[in-house]
Amino acid sequence: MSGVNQSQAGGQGSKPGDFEAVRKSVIDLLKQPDYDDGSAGPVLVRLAWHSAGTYDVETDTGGSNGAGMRYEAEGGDPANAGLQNARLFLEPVKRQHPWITYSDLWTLAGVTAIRAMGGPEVSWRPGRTDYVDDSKLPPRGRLPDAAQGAAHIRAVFYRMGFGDREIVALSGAHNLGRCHAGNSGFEGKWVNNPTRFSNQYFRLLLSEEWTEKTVPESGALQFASVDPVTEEELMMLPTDIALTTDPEFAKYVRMYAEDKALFFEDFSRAFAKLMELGIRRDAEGRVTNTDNEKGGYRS
Ligand code: ZEM
Repeated sequence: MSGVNQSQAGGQGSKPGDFEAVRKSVIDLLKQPDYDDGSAGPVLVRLAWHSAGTYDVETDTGGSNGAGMRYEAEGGDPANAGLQNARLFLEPVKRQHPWITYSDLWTLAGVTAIRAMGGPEVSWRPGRTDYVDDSKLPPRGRLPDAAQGAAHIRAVFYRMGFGDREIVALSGAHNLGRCHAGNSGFEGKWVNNPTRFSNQYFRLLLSEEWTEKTVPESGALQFASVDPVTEEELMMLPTDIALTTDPEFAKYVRMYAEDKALFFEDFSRAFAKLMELGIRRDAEGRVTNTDNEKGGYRS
């Protein structure tokens, strides 16, 4: 078919560096009537978080740079089960904007989805590369285990460089999406409207009576409550409940339950920090990690 150029055929070709065009393409794919609660948004947020949440301050390994989840060593970590859906949702966007790196695309898709679902604007900067340094591959087991308690949560997030207040703020992402027994062993959603970002998760943590429940498909232990308005069953993970039983965490849960604007502000700052873990920049904001010289997009 002569005469059909790429941009006409794809409809949305873009110039290298046009991140606004990428954001638009991400927004266009969010509506997915046949998937979960009708949106790709929550799983995109989880992809961004898991791509970055492997970071270890001490050894400077892990983090979003490199998009290592494309490969079995990281992508096949049981903690990342289900995130292949998020990566598949983004493949057409990568085809429309082939100049963007996967590591920039995954993080940008996460912050775009948060905003599109009614959450705060999260500042985001480009420049990540897709070069994977095998000597810096994060070992499996760095992401949090939902069956554990406050000490484990602190160990994992302190390793990334976060403090207690940031931990609770970030946990507010469980306003979004759901658990799938086939992915994690846990089942159900935290809030009624899991595609709308709010502080409802914190309010439910405090207002509901959460009772232990075993998930029939997996034997996993989680917490359940019936929403008084919709009479739907909602869930909490053991790690979610730990935020209310640990006195220091509980302080922030109460704060965010009472003040949505404060939650949005803190979440936005903490999520931006998460997306930047392991990325070093010069005064102009250009990424200076040595890996960068070995490939990937440079603005
Ligand atoms: Zn989650 N998360 N998470 N999380 N998470 C799940 C789903 C989602 C933990 C966890 O084990 C799980 C953060 C922190 C922690 C999201 C965002 C963020 C699921 C369900 C589990 C088991 C997966 C499944 O079955 O498909 C634990 C233990 C955490 C800390 C202690 C942080 C921080 C997040 C972002 C800032 C999101 C959006 C989902 C929903 C995904 C979806 O597919 O709907």
